[in-house]
Amino acid sequence: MTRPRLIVTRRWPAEVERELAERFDVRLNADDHPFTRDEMRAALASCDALLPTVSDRIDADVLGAAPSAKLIANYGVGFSHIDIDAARARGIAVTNTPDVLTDCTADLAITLMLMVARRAGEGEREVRSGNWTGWRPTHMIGTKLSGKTLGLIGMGRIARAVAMRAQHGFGMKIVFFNRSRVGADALAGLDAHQCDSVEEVLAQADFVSLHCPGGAATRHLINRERLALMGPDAFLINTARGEVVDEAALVDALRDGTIAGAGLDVFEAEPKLSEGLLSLENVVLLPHLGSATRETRVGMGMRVLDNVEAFFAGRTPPDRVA
Ligand code: 8YV
Repeated sequence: MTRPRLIVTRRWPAEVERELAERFDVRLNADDHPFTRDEMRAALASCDALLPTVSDRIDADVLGAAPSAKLIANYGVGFSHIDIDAARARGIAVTNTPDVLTDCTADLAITLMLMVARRAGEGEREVRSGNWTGWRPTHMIGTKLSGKTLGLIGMGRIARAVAMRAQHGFGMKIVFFNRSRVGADALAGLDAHQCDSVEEVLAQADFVSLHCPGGAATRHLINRERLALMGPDAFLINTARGEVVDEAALVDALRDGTIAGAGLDVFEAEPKLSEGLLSLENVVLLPHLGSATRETRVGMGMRVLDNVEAFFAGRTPPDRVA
C-alpha cells in the first residue's frame, strides 16, 4: 500500500521528523524557509496532508479549486491562519494541537506579566549598555503582582492555567470575560468571577491577559476605546493572537501613559512590528515564544502525528476542528 504523502512546511524537532518519516512519505522543507503562496498552492496540490504552522496563511485563494490534500494537520492550537470554511467546502479536514502547549503558554503569560511589571527588560538593557550606576532606593521601581486583579479575556485551557498560576502563586484576584457561561467544573480550584462584558474586565483589572482565538470575530477586540478603559497603572498581556489588539492604538496608549505597559508575544503582522513599538521602554516584546520549549514542541509534533495517523486509518482524528 502506498504511504500517504505529507508536506511539512517548517522543520520540526528531529525526533518527531524521524517518527513521521518512519510512517509516512514525508517531504520536508530542508532549509526551513517560509513558504511563498505559490509554494503553498503547489504543496496543497501535490500531497495527501499538509502540516503547516501559524506562519502559513491558508486562505480560500491558496486552497484553490482542486487541492489533492485531504487533511491540514496544523502544528499549533490556534488556527485563525486557516480558512476553515474554505477547507470544509473542499472536503478537507483540519486538526490542531490543544493541551500539550497549555502549560508553556501560561508560563509565558506569567513571564510577560513579571517582566513588564518588574521592568526586567528595561533593567537588562541598562546593565548590558553599561549605563547602570549602582543601587539606589528609587531606581527602576516597578509594580508588585501579588494581591492585584488579573482580568482574562477568554477562559479556555490556557486562560485557566494562567489563572491557577496567578491565584495560587501570587494571590491574585481573578475576573474574566468569556462568550459563553463557564461552569463551576471548569473553574475547579479557582475563585474567579465571570463578568458580563470585556469592558467590565478592563475597568477593574490591573493586568489584562488575552486568551481568545484570533480571526475576524476578535480582530481589534482591544481597540482604542477599550484601551481607554484601562487605567494608567494597568498592563496588557498578549500571548493569543496579534490581530486581537489594534497595535497602532496600543502604541499610542503606551506612549501617552494611558496604560502602564504591555507584554507582547504576538503581533498583528508578525514578524513585522508596528511603528513606534521598538522605541518604547514600557513594553516587553518576545518573538512568539509561547510554546517554545523542547518538551512542548515535541509534544505538539506527536499530537500532529496522532491526528494524521487516525485520519489515514479511517478514524476521526482526536483534534479535528473541521
Ligand atoms: C505555536 C501558537 O508555536 O499553538 C499556537 O497557536 O500560537 C504557538 O504556540 C504556533 O502556533 C506554531 O504553529
